[in-house]
Amino acid sequence: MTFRSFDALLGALLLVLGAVAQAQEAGPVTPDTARANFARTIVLADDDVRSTPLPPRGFDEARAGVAPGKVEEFSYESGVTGGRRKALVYLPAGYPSGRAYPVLYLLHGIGGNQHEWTGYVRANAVLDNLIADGKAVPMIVVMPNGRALPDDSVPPPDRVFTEANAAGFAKFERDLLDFLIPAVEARYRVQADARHRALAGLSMGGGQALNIGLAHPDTFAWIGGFSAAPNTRATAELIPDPDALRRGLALLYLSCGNRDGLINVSQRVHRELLRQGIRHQWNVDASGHDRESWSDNLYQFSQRLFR
Ligand code: FER
Repeated sequence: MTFRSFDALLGALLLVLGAVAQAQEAGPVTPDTARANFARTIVLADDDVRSTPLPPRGFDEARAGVAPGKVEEFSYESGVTGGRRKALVYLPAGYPSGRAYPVLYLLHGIGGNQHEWTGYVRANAVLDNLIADGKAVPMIVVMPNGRALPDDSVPPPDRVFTEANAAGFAKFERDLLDFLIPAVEARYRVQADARHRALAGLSMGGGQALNIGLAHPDTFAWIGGFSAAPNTRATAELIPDPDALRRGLALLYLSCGNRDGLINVSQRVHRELLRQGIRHQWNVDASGHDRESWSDNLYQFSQRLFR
């Protein structure tokens, strides 16, 4: 490796130190470790820049004259939790049209539930506008509860950053693959193959999307990790079969805000993907760990899907 300047060398050293600190703190999830993770020093490399055009004003607001999709509740039986689980489903305007639709599975953060994407991020408005403008393929969006526990309600504030809450997010992998996807595909008019299935999420859900998606390229050809949290697996486990990813992925999209203390998680994944020659889009915006980043990156990601 060569360095063009002392600054570049210093930057690289700080990145290494950040990675070491990251590895050291990948222990139990507590309010203190979470606070420390959010407070990490942000070190930006030359390629940690925006790779997408800014969205137009109002892109995430309901627009007069645009036919809204329908957001409905869906429930399914889960062998992981041993009970019935709820998800929200976005059906694009015009559904059903006689043909089958591709499906995006969209995952929320550590303190959210199935309502986070529509309620906080206004995902349905983003998609309504893009689909009306012909900029996104009409798609179904499934927004599950990613906390696969018998009690999957949002914990009180002092129990959000706990092992017990985080454990539900790890258990969700089997819930999604073995129970939710089959139930969705039995109920809705969908194109049931990897080429027409996407998995994305924000923060804790971004970590889940990377963990699950990169391990299952036969199930998902389109993967999006927005502001991925420290639940993102260590790189060796995260990328079990690089060749399968090089062959199978249609799009791997990674994003984070340059004011988000968790950016080191995404930087680590981006660098490892570069090192292994796995094509991906890296988009660093000017946000923190907030809805501005997530609505913007949903806007970018969903336009690229299923093409
Ligand atoms: C952590 C900091 C943040 C962590 C998870 C998060 C698993 C998740 C944040 C979110 O989902 O918004 O240390 O540990």
